[in-house]
Amino acid sequence: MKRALITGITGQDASYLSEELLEKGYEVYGLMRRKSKVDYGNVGHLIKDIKMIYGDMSDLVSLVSAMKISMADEVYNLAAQSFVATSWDTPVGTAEINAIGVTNMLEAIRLINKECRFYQASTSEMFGKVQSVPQNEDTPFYPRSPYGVAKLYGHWITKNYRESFDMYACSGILFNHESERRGYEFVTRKITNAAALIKYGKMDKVELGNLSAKRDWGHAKDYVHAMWLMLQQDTPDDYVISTGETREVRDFVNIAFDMAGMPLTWEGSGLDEKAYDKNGVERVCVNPDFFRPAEVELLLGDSSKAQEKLGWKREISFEELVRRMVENDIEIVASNL
Ligand code: NAP
Ligand code: G4F
Repeated sequence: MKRALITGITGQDASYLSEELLEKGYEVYGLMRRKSKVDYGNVGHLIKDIKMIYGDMSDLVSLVSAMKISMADEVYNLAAQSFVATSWDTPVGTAEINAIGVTNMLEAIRLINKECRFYQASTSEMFGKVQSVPQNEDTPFYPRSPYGVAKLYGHWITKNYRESFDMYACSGILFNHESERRGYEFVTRKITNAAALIKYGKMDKVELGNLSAKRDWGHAKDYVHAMWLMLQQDTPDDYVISTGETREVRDFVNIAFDMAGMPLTWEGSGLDEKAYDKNGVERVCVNPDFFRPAEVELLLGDSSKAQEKLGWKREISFEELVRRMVENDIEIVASNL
């Protein structure tokens, strides 16, 4: 039986990865932070199957201890301050978790079991102000947020430990992936939750930031499978994981509201852009508070290498992703009426 340690166990990705690894017969250990009120987040339904270890990415001792307890064959480092917007409010904390935290995890592995395989959750945010379109493993990085800068450190230190210590350490450069378990602050969930609340009269309108930003959105379930594949190869390497399709935030709004049975009509532009329902009621507007100090305008990934070398492919289409998120939020709102 293989043993896996997943950091960030309460998060979106860890929940899908745990399900996949448990199905494959792994013994799964999860690293979680202590909170004033116990909250297992997205893995509440798996609590009998996952062995929980308290720890923090900024606390090396806790990671050494987690390695000793789990004696993991594979570590998936998914823990992060993962919300880009907040990284301008907490730039130092973000770096401690997303950058130094990676070195802490790599050191814990090196000290306890150097043969353990390591997955680092790198991100398309590292491409930031993109230097070419589409982005692949050879595209130069240009991060645009404290989050992106910290993740770039994590990416390079992973590569450095691979080359310095001959460790099996990989980075997955994953483009945006969403799901029914996505945090409510991310734009996709904010939109699908708003569509559900508006449908049931629980909200009047949703305020958004940059509607023209373009993202390459996939479903988290497909993306965690790529993480596992990366750790099953003969040699460690880094891979881009993406759908190869990009859409504006505005497109996501249109499709989600359509699916919720509320088609929208748009008027105006810039900060005055608004969307109305069929009765002429304003449902979407722009609030400059949601704009970022520096924006990533366009992400579009080329995952050819992962498709060829890992045999990875995306199973869940964009339309299916939005449909699942909308239906899930409608169900949640309806059940709380
Ligand atoms: P998520 O839902 O926000 O989960 C992040 C997890 O990290 C949570 O369990 C959180 O715990 C934990 N965490 C935060 N700070 C920690 C600390 N100091 N010590 C230990 N744990 C800590 O994120 P996700 O969407 O699943 O993403 C997983 C990883 O992939 C992240 O590293 C993210 O940056 C990266 N990534 C995500 C995407 C995407 O589109 N989803 C794309 C590329 C890369 P709490 O519950 O205690 O907050
Ligand atoms: O949903 P977002 O907050 O995700 P973002 O910034 O792309 O980051 C996510 O994907 C990264 C991979 O590229 C991950 F590394 C990261 O951890 C996270 O999972 O914002 C998407 C876009 C941005 O351009 C943002 O400016 O939507 C735009 N946006 C427009 N209005 C908004 C809003 N974003 C949020 N969160 N809220 C708005 O009201």
